[in-house]
Amino acid sequence: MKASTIVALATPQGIGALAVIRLSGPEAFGIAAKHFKQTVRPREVQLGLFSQASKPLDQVLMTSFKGPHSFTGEDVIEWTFHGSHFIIEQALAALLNSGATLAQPGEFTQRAFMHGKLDLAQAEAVGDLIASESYASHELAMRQLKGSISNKLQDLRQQMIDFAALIELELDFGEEDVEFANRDKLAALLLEIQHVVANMLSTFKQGQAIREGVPMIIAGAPNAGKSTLLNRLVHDDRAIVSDIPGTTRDSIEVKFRLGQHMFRLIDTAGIRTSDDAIEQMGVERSWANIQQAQVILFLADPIDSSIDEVNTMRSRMKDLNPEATLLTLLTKRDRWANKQDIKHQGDICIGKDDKDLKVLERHLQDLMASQMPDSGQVLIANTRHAEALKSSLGALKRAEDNLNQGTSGELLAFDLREALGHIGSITGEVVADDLLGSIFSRFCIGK
Ligand SMILES: Nc1nc2c(ncn2[C@@H]2O[C@H](COP(=O)(O)OP(=O)(O)O)[C@@H](O)[C@H]2O)c(=O)[nH]1
Ligand SMILES: [Mg+2]
Repeated sequence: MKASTIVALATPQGIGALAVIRLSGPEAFGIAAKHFKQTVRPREVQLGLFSQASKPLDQVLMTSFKGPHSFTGEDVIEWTFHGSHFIIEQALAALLNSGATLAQPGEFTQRAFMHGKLDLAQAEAVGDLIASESYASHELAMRQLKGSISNKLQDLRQQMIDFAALIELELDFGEEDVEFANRDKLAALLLEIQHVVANMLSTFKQGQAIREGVPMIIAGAPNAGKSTLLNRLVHDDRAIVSDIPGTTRDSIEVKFRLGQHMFRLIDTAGIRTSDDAIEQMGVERSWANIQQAQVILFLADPIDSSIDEVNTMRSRMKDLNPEATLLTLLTKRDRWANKQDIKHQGDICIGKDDKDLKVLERHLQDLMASQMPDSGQVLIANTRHAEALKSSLGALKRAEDNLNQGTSGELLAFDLREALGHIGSITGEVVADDLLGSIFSRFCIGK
């Protein structure tokens, strides 16, 4: 079946100075010729009139690409119109009338994948790039788009395919006792691949934090100044501040950008035992949030709480989430500024002064910079990739065990093929249609 020629608005809906309409498929040049007087010249930008039923609709720029030298790998035309609702509506209607069909969400990128312009991990990176909200998430998407994950896996995958093929060849010899695949080399390769895959997997938490925002929680006793800090960090009155302890009863999450990172800042109910059932549920939520945080800002008002209370709560948080960075912030500095001995109990002191806030912001930025993996490191940020890596690790381990126990070639070949399938699903070498549908349908139309 011949592929259809698809069309969509590639820029956001709404009024803007300019709007881009993209057309891709075998009929792209033919359809374009019906609406644009000049001859279509590939790889050129042409100024001219876009007409509809011989009536000029807009003066446009037209860029054309002859497949396979285009984003999708097909013939592609892009028109830059003036960004009016009316013009866009009329132009799309005219192109549909001339034989184009409206693109499905992500269909341009899906076609790029189908024509081998991008592998699946790279196609997903296009989606991440469009969604990126901070320097770090942009950097992550760019690394993936450049093929960091694919390159890392490609070589190992090829070596495994070679082994699987040798073992399958042995099976063809049936009863004869032949061994083409060197078992020692295979064992070494299996160990190496497990090591690489486990390493990639270990970056998932970090990658996800960069992609979706670093989970940072503000926790501590009631009235410590938690909601006040949230509002100041996000420069917005998001949480209710009051001197009545127990005001915040539910967790509040606000996204904000600081330096190179996007944070998901979570304000929580103050931790205490309460008779109020709702407040107590809030406190339980606070503990659950602490467990999932990457950074815990533990706020303590040193006038209100004793050193013992502060230490006890701090150790409880540390026990619950040993991996998180736990910062102790002593609040309401203005109330105890002249008592120097207090200062040593916390990492950072914070009061009404904006300078304190700047110190905290600087500290957080330095912390994130120190945790940012170097540019050569592959980062896994996508749940689908992490799941595939986990499954492949399971199959690799089984293959290793089978090899050590001298199990039959059949079982070994089976495990190898399974691991290969999981690894291949990341880059799309091995892929089911419904998976493609679910990945690309999350894109917007026109991407
Ligand atoms: N003096 C002083 N009061 C503060 C400071 N930060 C917060 N407060 C007050 O402490 C009370 C409790 O603040 P809030 O942010 O609601 O605390 P939360 O219960 O931990 O969320 C409010 O009356 C705030 O105005 C501070 O730096 N200095
Ligand atoms: Mg509060």
